[in-house]
Amino acid sequence: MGDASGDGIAADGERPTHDVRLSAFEIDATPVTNEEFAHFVRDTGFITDAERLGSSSVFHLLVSAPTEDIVGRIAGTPWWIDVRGAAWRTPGGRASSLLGLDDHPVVHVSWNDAQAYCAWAGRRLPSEAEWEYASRGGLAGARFPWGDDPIDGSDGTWRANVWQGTFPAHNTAADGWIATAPVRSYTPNRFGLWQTVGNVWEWCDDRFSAATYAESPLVDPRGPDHGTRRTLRGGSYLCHPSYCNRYRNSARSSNTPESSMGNAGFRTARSLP
Ligand SMILES: [Ca+2]
Ligand SMILES: [Ca+2]
Repeated sequence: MGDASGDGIAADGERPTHDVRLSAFEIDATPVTNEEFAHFVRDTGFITDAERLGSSSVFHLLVSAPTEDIVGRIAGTPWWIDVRGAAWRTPGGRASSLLGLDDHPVVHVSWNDAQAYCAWAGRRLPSEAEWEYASRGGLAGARFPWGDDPIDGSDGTWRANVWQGTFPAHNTAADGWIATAPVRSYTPNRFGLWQTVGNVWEWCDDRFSAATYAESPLVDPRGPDHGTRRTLRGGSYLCHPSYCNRYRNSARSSNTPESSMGNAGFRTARSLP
């Protein structure tokens, strides 16, 4: 576990590398899709945090809402717009819809929302250690789920959905997608998992601390027992070496459990006996 290739982000706590032993588990091959999340909501009437709070964070090029819905820009990251009415059904704002997005990952779901979905599905969020093990697909120490080849491949075939061009103004979408891609795009890793890196960030169960790796247990680590932020893994369609070089197996991020954004979703897991 951790950054073995040396291109990790020190402040994120990707080091020290350490061996971890995990009890048997299974994990979804893909993030939860809009269609699956819609099933959950139809069944339960669940209201997400973004719907309850009234707004969510949308990347500036993806806003689809009237001007009066623009609540503001996020300080420090002005390409993130707080949009009233942005939520899982309306990912760009109230003028958007899920038309054509059934098999895309659900976004604008908070860690709390992911927990509720998991409880309904009889599943749970993966731990950060489980997520990383699964993303590696058996290639210990590699940067990416497919190994160490660059993301655009030696043959020019893209391997994941990230950003190409000049961030944050111009996305050439050389990989085919400017925002989310269908969950079964590109090629799965050797464990059969699709798009652990790129497409959408994925919530893990753990609380986040950049100091975790120096002190965490080496058997079934579940993250620190203090702190409010929860861990996100894998990077998203907004990742680019110049902005967010986090479409790597060992990359880490976090947010508060009620936060939602247009580039984060989750996949579920389950312990095996
Ligand atoms: Ca892309
Ligand atoms: Ca992902």
